[in-house]
Amino acid sequence: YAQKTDKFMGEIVNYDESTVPAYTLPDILLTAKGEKVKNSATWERKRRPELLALFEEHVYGKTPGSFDSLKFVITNEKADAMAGKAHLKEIKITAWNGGHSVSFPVVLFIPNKRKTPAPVFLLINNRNSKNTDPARIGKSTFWPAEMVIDSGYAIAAFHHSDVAPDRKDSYQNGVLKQLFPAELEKDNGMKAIGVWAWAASRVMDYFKTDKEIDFNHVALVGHSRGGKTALWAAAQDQRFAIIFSSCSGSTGASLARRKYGETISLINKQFGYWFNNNYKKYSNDVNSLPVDQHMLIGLIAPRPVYTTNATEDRWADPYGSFLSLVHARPVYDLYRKKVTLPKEMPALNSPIINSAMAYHFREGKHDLNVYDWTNFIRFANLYCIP
Ligand code: GTR
Repeated sequence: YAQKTDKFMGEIVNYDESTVPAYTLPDILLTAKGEKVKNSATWERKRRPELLALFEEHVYGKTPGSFDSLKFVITNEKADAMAGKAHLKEIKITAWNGGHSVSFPVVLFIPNKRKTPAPVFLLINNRNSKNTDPARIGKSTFWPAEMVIDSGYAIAAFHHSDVAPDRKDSYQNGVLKQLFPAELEKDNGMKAIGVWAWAASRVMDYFKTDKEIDFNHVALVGHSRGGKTALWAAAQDQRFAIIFSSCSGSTGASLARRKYGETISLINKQFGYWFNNNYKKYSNDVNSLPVDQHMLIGLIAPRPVYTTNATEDRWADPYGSFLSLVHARPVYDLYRKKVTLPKEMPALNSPIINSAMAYHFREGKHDLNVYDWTNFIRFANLYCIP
């Protein structure tokens, strides 16, 4: 990985730490009125809502606050799935608004060995939908359901394209066109990532109704575009108790101002339909963006958050993603959470887990794999298993 630059979509992509520009991050604890936040109460009352509004307005779009109704139907159930180890439920979630509806499926396995409600890992699946095969004929390390069940957790997933297709010419089909068509007309209206995050919250609504699920310990997991979505969903919906964001990169966990790997300009060119129209203004002017991604992590505080990167994924700027955690730390400190992050990038394959802000940089590809899940479970064990 010696190559220091690359060319993509007519732009030079920087992979050289020495040419990262000097930058000043917007101050996470300074309110719009110039007041320094000194405690969690002021953070929650003033700064948190300000930052949430800035991300809505300039990056991901505003999520509509309400809709008419929601319905859950169990479409398939098997009490002795996975050779008796798990209870399978397939749920159809239907949301109604203005006389129109959208339905999407959720697959859920609950460990039979548990006598109490199970904490659950919910994956926003942005890869092959066969990864989450309820029949377990197809198995994937992207969603290692048997391993999670053996560890005593429930595991669930929905597919992002079932609520907003992951294509620039059809992302509107589904939730946006059917339930919230007015959003498509607004420069700060939500786009695909907004919809995917909205859907994660609807699965959360379902969990609240399922007696077998420990509603207070729902872990949200996402990889890459799903990892960006997991962070945005958790920033908005504080019911998510633990957040795992794998290789989320640009407009996920990585700092935009570093201009290393994928930039705002490149992500807007390739994936403009993930973010609101206003975000396009920052393609060539990142320093005028009133937020940077450490603030998205700050919005998750004080809840445990775990982000990851991989050596063969410089596109996602591993160091910039680690720095995001470092710069979000002042918010966790307001809550006096135990954070053991080092100041500089941790060694390869050495997860920092005994910390409310967790991180690993592993060998290998841009992916979510068994190494990641193994460490996610170790981390969750610190917070979930009584
Ligand atoms: C890439 C994109 C990244 C990341 C990734 C993925 O092509 O540039 O921002 O989201 O896709 O979702 O796998």
